[in-house]
Amino acid sequence: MQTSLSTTTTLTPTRAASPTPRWTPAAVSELLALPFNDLLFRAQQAHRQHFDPNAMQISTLLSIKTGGCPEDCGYCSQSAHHDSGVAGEPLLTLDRVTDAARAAKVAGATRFCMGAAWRGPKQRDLDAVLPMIRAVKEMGLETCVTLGMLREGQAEQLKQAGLDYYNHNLDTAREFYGSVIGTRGYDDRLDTLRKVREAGVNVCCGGIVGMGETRDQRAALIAELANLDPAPESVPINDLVPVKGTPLGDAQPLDWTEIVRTIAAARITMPASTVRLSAGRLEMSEAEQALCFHAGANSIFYGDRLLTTGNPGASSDLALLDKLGMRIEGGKRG
Ligand code: SAM
Ligand code: DTB
Ligand code: SF4
Repeated sequence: MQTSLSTTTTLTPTRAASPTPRWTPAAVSELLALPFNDLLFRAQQAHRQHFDPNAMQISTLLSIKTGGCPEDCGYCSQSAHHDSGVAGEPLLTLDRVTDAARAAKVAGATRFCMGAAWRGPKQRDLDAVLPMIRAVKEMGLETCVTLGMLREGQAEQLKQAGLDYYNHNLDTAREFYGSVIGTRGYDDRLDTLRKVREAGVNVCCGGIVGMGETRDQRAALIAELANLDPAPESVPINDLVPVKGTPLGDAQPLDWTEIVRTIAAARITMPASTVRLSAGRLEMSEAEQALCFHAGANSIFYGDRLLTTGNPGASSDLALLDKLGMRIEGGKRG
């Protein structure tokens, strides 16, 4: 049985029947409530036990199929339920994808992530994506795709094609999920994550902050992620990019300290996972990003576009890493 950590002062995970440390939402809330400097100190200690604190993993994203998605995710520019003005685009050709992957490699990326606005791939969709994975892998890049929910047997086909990571986010706390997404449930996400794990593909799973959730709900998301067994190899933390025309288009920005705190909590609870400071960096100052790196973020998306929104350009990211004395590193665990 899992013991609540809310009354302990050590703020360490409980070891119960499972050999995996378990984090309760209350324990993560306690972390988030620590004085800022104490929290960052804890995060730095955890980071240095598992990673070179001056190394940054970089991944480049490409939207291989844009818009027209049947899901109703309240944050997403690509949902057919919202009028965001994003131009839909059918699945890119293999040549378009390999050209983009080659350019990402030349620019210095070590992983190439391909995203599709699907509820999940049909077999004919997968048949078109598998050669893309094979071709990107052959270039010597790590491969990642995010295609939505998977059916039985699909994760195995992806693995066979050479897929290194599957991105599938829990996005927010279970209790807040229904306020943001109505067309699927939390257990659907967990089911796909299980399929990915069982096929032997690395799991990339994180969430979004700044959607109007409470701090306790951010804690509950982090606890869900940390309690996946094993924890995801890669944990993207996205700060909401508000897109006009979506239900969250006018969301109030989250205070930067809460973003840094969330990163620190992810680092402490998932010490061996790569934590990616994902969407939202264009709206952050260099100093805020540097604090996120200090709190344990050791990966970023690299290149001037995410899927449909902007990202700092490669040259400004390289300049920032240079100022911080950080270097690019191929992903070790995620
Ligand atoms: N359709 C697939 C899915 O939902 O898993 C893959 C693509 S979806 C765009 C990938 C992730 O992007 C979402 O899970 C969400 O975390 C993130 N995302 C989408 N729109 C965002 C936004 N406006 N701001 C921040 N993150 C966003
Ligand atoms: C993830 O967690 N963040 C990326 C990636 N996985 C696919 C996507 C961010 C999307 C931001 C909004 C957009 O550009 O459409
Ligand atoms: Fe579709 Fe993914 Fe966007 Fe949701 S987040 S609307 S599933 S593309």
